[in-house]
Amino acid sequence: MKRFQGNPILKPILKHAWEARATFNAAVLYVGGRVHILYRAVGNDGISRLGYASSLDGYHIEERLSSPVFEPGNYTGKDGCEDPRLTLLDEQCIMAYTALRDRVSNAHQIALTSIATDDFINKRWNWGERSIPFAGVRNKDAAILPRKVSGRYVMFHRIDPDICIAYSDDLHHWSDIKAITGPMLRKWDCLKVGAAGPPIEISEGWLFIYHGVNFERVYRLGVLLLDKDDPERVLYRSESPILEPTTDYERFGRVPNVVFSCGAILMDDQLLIYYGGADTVLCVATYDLSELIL
Ligand code: BMA
Repeated sequence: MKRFQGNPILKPILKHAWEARATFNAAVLYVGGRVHILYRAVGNDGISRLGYASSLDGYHIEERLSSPVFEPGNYTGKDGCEDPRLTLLDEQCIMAYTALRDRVSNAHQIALTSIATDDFINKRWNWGERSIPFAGVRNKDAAILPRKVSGRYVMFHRIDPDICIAYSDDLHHWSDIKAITGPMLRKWDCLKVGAAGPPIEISEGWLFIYHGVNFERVYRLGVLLLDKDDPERVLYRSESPILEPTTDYERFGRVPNVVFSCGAILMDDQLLIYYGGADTVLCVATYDLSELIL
């Protein structure tokens, strides 16, 4: 992958208390010729909220709002909303995120909400109701497939240590939960794996970027290819990571040796992967799609 020379593209802003410590792991949407970036921000109070920035070319930030656009609710995570993933489906923009209920015990679960696409791109933050798909189950890394399969919504999520799938008719009741892949023995992702952003449709299937963690707790990114009509079927898995922490902004920060992604976009045949470096800053790296699928 090619890292953008101007990385990091977003850094914390000290004079904004809500985003003074970290601005990283971001959901991205490419709509109306603009890349919309919804990033996780950690404030001086240690709480995660979501901020908004946008870019025309995907690399240079032209706009960044000075207040958060999504904040923790009560039951759905009073101690933080982390790692958003956005999916466009049926004129709405569905957001999956990690809701932290209690920082001390690290009680977290996944949560869902949505917003009309038109509201989102025009920055009217009319978020809908928030729901908890699996109350009481510790899981993370949820992302909704941008297309229904046999009339049902499809969600990927991570119940430690596997990437799991689940299906729903209405985004509220989820069933048929099963693991679709797990850590690889003695490899770079031997401890646990989780979805990066929602899969991206390409001619060969669903391109699914994921993160893998090893026993030294180094976070790297790898890639899977899923069957277009049956996204439970893994057709390909990269033996080696496609991105690993090597630069200073990936090795040193609040959590060292982390590259962690919550979203990517396709611009012409370039895949732009947005990722957090060391849980502190937001970066972008690109891949020529023709090189990725060999
Ligand atoms: C995961 C999430 C991410 C974070 C990663 C590395 O569990 O909390 O937000 O980037 O750990 O610390």
